[in-house]
Amino acid sequence: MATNLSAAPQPQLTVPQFKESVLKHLHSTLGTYEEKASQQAWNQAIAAAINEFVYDGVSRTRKTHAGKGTRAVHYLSLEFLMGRLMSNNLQNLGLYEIADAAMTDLGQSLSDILEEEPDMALGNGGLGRLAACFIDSMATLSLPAIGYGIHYEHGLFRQEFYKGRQVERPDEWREFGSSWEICRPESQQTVKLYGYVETVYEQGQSRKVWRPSRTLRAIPWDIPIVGYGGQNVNILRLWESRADKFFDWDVFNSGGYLDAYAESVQAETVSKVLYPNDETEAGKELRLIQQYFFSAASIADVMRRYKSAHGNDLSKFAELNAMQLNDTHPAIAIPELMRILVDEEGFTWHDAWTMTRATFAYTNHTLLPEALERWPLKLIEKVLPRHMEIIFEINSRFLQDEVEAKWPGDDAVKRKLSIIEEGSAQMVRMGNLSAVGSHTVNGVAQIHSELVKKDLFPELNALWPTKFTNVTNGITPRRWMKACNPRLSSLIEKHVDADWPRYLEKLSGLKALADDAAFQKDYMAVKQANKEDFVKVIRELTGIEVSADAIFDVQIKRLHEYKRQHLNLLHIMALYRRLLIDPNYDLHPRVFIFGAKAAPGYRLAKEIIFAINKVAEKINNDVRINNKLKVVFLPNYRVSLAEKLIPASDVSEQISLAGKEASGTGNMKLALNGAITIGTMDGANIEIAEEAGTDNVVIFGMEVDDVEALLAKGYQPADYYRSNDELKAVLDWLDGDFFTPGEPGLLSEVKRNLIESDSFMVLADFEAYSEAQKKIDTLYRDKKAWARAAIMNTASLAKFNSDRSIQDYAENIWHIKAVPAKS
Ligand code: 8GP
Repeated sequence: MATNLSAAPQPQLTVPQFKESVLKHLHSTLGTYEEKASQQAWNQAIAAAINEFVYDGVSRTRKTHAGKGTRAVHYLSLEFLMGRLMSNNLQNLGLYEIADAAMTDLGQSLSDILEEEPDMALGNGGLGRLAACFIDSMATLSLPAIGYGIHYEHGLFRQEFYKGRQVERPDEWREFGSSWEICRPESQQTVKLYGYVETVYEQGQSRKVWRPSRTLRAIPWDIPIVGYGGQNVNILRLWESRADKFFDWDVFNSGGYLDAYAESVQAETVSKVLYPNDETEAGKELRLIQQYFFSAASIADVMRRYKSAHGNDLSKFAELNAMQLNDTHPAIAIPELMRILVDEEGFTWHDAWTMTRATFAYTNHTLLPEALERWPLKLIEKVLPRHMEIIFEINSRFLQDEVEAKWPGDDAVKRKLSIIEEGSAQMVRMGNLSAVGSHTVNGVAQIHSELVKKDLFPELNALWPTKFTNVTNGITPRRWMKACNPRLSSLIEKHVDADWPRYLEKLSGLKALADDAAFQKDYMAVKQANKEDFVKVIRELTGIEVSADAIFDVQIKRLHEYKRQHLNLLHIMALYRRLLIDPNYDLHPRVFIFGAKAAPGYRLAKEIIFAINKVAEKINNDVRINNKLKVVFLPNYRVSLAEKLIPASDVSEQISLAGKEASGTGNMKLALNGAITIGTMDGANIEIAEEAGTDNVVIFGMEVDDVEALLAKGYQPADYYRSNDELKAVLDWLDGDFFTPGEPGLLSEVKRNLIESDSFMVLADFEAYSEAQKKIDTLYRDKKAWARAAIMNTASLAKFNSDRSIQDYAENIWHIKAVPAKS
């Protein structure tokens, strides 16, 4: 991997100095003292002590970049699933051990104090967590970069189970403020909405002027992002919306006490909640406003910074600024930049378009049609009338100048490629807008990028053969190994260079130890200790008792039919049935662990959660099976829970229908921490198998071509139901009251859906999955073979370091270079 990291300055600090700093902040920043301080106060005091270094890094980085004409990237994302920041910041600053020792001296436990920090869950899943790993890597690689998003008051909902069903509760991540954010009112922006467009004639020329009827204030909150080694500290800038005029004094004085706040309440709803929908189109006016709000504020911020460094001559704007669209959510930024350049800065359309296309690049994260955003044209026209005009203009020039030139007279291809979809209600296709307005479009794993070209945008790929590319996703090894798996990290450090969290390829040195009996023993002892810790977490969260000697088989990800948690469920039921039929059925004890949130409006996903919980209740309390099987559904799955579970996992379930999971990143985290993948040839599983070796993963089921062939033939799920006795028996079980005593049929919807439609071909893959699970069972009993496979996974995953992904973006898409901050 081409890395150009220089040795980073780590804060020079002793344990007594850190103690002194924490106490100083406890006394003078928080106004409390040792005997009285709550865990939360200690947490804040540590954060304040850390922030002395962090803020210094922010200033150093800013001074290094400011006005120096360095090209920077702006990562626009509606989601940043950050999790907790303290442990990561301590690790990245090289202060973790010092802080740990200092707190022990003070009679406190650092790990308990870390638990006080709420997760910053400003995202739903995959693309949000990816954005969080990416900004860590951008800072680590000293890239001039800034993340832009929304400062949601409530992050992703807190999940509880009531009688087995998911209940959503509001998330209060900053109820008492957050130690990591800095408000920057001096950099606030205004964002305009609604109104109409006027044509103004001046000196024989006409120009368009947008007369908006509403204005929001966008207030920036900056979260410092500490790169590994602490050299560069970048910024994640999150916008909060406020009313332009937040309190109407006149209305208040004339008795309208509540009305006086009305405008502010309305304005604040824009940054109130994260849309909890994953992979579904929200179709709400508020969501469009959210997208425009943060895109417009971010572009205005980039403009402000550019102008303060280079004056009003914008000719170098595209040369100095790259903007990455994390999915289509910020796609409205394309017409917004056009509006600024043409309407406000007086550029010709041609020059503005050249600059805009040179600025934007777009990442696609899913092929699911329901997740490809389409907005009603009428809605955009109402909220953003000038942008709608600009979109029309972009579209007509694209169709006339580019599509017509390539396919003269072909109206069918024009209809397909048009940014505007015709129909009873016209829609704006944000994917097409993003692809047309960007210089590069990438998918997130090899196979996914191929499908983007082949299935999603085949004509655009023919039109611009070099526009489409791949950047395989990655994960930061700082959070997903060094910080979350300290035991494995210290074992590794005995055998490879200490800088492996930056140069993950150094772990390949472990391959030579894969068959070494002593190393295998140490490696598996780490896993066992992590599992024993997790046994306690399971007990605390669910009251369920499990044994650390069982195989911990883990499926953690959003709940979605395509990810096929219900395939896992059917297999669990089959195992249970086998044990009931034959109590001596030869099975190594297994604990199946699930963590998943379902979008609140996604009915079948919630039914699947309910079914898993009901089956779990029955199995966990059935003495006949002698604890050979346990099923645990952890409530409120989130980043901080993943950090505890992943190091304790033996088996990683990656069982999506081939062609549906763009990449996955949980697969990478689990494999790096030594879990064996059981998976389909989908997303990054394919590349994980290539890297780790096909002997060290268990692949099963249909591949993309098989899926296509079966679909072409006509998929009949009921045929599988009828022809496989075991499958039939477990599906029929769902109809009765075996799992829902006294209430037959409560789980029938899951069965009905599988037999009647089964859009994600669960039944077609059941048998292959069941066989693959037998291989897992056999492999696990061979202690040496299992240890070898697990070690080979840890040793082979360098490709999935998010530093490598970011280096790919930097070199091939953004064309930016590292600029290490000066000390
Ligand atoms: C996810 C993909 O499902 C996952 O395979 C991939 O690893 C991850 O993105 C990062 O690339 N997709 C999404 O999170 C997604 O499409 N979300 C938006 C529709 C809301």
